[in-house]
Amino acid sequence: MSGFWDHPPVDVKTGKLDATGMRFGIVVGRFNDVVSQRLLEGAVDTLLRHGTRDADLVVAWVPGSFEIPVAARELAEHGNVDAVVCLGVVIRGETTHFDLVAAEAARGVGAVHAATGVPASFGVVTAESLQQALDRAGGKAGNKGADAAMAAVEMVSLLRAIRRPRPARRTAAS
Ligand code: INI
Repeated sequence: MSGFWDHPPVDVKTGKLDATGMRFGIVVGRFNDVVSQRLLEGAVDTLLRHGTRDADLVVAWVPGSFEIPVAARELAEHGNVDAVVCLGVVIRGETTHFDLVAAEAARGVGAVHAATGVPASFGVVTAESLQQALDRAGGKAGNKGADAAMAAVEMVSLLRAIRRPRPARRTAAS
């Protein structure tokens, strides 16, 4: 079906879900690692199935979600990676500072993204209970690690497409 977006003057950029030749850093919080290990497995499996090689993955474990941003920034700036996938698990029932940890993880990962220009995807599960967290880590609600990996692949591909020079437009004379 053709439509407005197919018209030649509209230069539509989209990312492809092909990770061939891409290098990724993955930062994963050890806190609640019965869940975060599953997020990691989902992310790695997704990246490999979309074309990344094992040799092009680097995994950094940090103590908890609060520490994710600093490792993500280091990878983005010095890790020779195209994107960073950030994984963690914050469960409300286990902490009174749930909101602080979750908010700092989100703010910090966003800041990495903004400061470095290297995509940093957010796969930190914030849940009310361990069961709800497990549901989002390969259970009935999918795997947020896999989702974050897909977002990273798409963003790397999109940024490459944006950087590619726009092809010269055909005119009636050419
Ligand atoms: N870190 C998490 O990733 N998830 C949590 O649920 C959590 N709780 O419950 O406290 C948590 N805390 C640790 C925090 O991320 C830091 O590692 C710690 O405060 C040391 O800086």
